[in-house]
Amino acid sequence: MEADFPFWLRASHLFNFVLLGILIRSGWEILASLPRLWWRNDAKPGTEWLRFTRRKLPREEGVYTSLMDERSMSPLLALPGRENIGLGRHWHGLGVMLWVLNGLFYVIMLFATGLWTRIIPTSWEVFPQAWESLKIYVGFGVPSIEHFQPYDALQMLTYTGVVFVLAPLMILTGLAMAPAIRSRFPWYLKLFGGGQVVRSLHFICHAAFVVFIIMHVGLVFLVHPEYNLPHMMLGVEANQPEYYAQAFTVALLSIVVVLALLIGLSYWSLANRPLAQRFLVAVTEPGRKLFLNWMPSRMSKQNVFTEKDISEYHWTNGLPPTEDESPEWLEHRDNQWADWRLEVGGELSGKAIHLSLQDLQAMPKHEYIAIHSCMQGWTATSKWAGVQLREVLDLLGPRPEDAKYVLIESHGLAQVMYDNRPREPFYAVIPLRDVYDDDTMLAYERNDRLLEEHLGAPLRLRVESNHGYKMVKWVRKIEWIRDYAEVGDGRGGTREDSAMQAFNGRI
Ligand SMILES: Nc1nc2c(c(=O)[nH]1)N[C@H]1C(S)=C(S)[C@@H](COP(=O)(O)O)O[C@H]1N2
Ligand SMILES: [Mo]
Repeated sequence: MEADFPFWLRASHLFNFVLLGILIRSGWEILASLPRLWWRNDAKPGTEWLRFTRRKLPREEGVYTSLMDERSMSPLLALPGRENIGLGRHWHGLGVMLWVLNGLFYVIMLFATGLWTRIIPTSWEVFPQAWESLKIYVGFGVPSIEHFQPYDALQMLTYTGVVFVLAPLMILTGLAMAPAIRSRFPWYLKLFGGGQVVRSLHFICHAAFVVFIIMHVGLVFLVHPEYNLPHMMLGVEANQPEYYAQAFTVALLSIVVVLALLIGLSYWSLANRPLAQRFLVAVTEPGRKLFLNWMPSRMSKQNVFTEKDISEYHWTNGLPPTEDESPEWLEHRDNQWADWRLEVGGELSGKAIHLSLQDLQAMPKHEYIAIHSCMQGWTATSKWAGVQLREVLDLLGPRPEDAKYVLIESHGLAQVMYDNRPREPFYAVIPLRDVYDDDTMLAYERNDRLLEEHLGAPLRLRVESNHGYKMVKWVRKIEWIRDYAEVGDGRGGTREDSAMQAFNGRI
């Protein structure tokens, strides 16, 4: 007879343990970057249902940024810890790709080998039986050994719930958090009730996972361990207590080694963050190519979000330029933008044109209602209006042959530089597929009014399939470039340079 715990089962189970560790720990890093949870989709200060910070949020818009709200977690707990949302997200991305693959392998093998009959109940009897087991556990007892065949009814129900309900829920809510999916299938996000509902559900499912893992590991050591451990850990037949000491050691050692590995990943990432970024981006890029990159935004084509969805409150990241940062921006502002000009073009185009706000307003107006997704987790729904980016670039004539990207520069400075050098101008680089996306635009209006100062006046970028960090505010200049390697630190944007985020704003 085939062993009850064949090698493939034990291997994928161990791998699953490592991957869940990566997912949970990097998930904490992501949560720590905005340690609050809401049901309201504008994430309005004071309406949180749960928060992990004592900091009080100002009710006023545009005086506080989400970056200021980020909390630093110990590398012992979070992956990688110490306010590294960019790297945390990359780890989450790698973790989820491997976890889904491993999960598929496990489920396929479960059905291929017939072992599914052990964890999926096939009779209603399982409910009264599970109830009996539960009563015994609640009284701090342990069901007798005959109940475990190899699992008892309560175990079967729990495993079925975790594998076929909880894990899929995690995946479905996780998918709804990718801005590419949100902008391509806006109805999918709407189905759940919006960005904060999805984020809160993801958190609650994660909490269920954490409780499950603690009980699962605890019970393995408490419920007939001399009978079960050799069976599970060594794959030998049931009831061979002579293997108990060996099995116990293997179980304990695996847990210690996995925990050490998980914590090691944090310190490895922190030791050389640019290297960790390069590595993680490279290994996750194939997954993004396969699933996310080809999705253009459909926000303007499907009117899924309506005036009713427009947020009462809009969070901010990045505050308007100050007198020392950009005296010229302040001067233009005080002058109602009368002399402000957008610079279009540069070296590669061999020319530059200058557009006033009126010039831009005279061009075809593009308008839609969309959800803004900041990578830190807040969302806001607004009606944006402006000019498609490609329309503006077309004024320069045909795209120069070797132009592969568009560089967007701001009047404002980066909020922080990762190595604490003086703050440099904020910029982002957009690849061709996003430049030619219908919904990529330079917006000058929000909710039918000229842009507010803190939201990017007089002009800001909107790239709906990307996270907020690509959407440069207070735009000063746009130009075609060959490659982003020569700009800034060469990673394709201020946030990529300073926060180790991905050039690909879809994750
Ligand atoms: N110039 C500039 N643009 C910026 C930023 C910034 O710090 N400076 N922050 C980005 C980030 S991370 C986000 S989420 C959005 C926030 O847009 P909002 O302030 O309009 O909500 O702006 C993006 N554009
Ligand atoms: Mo952001």
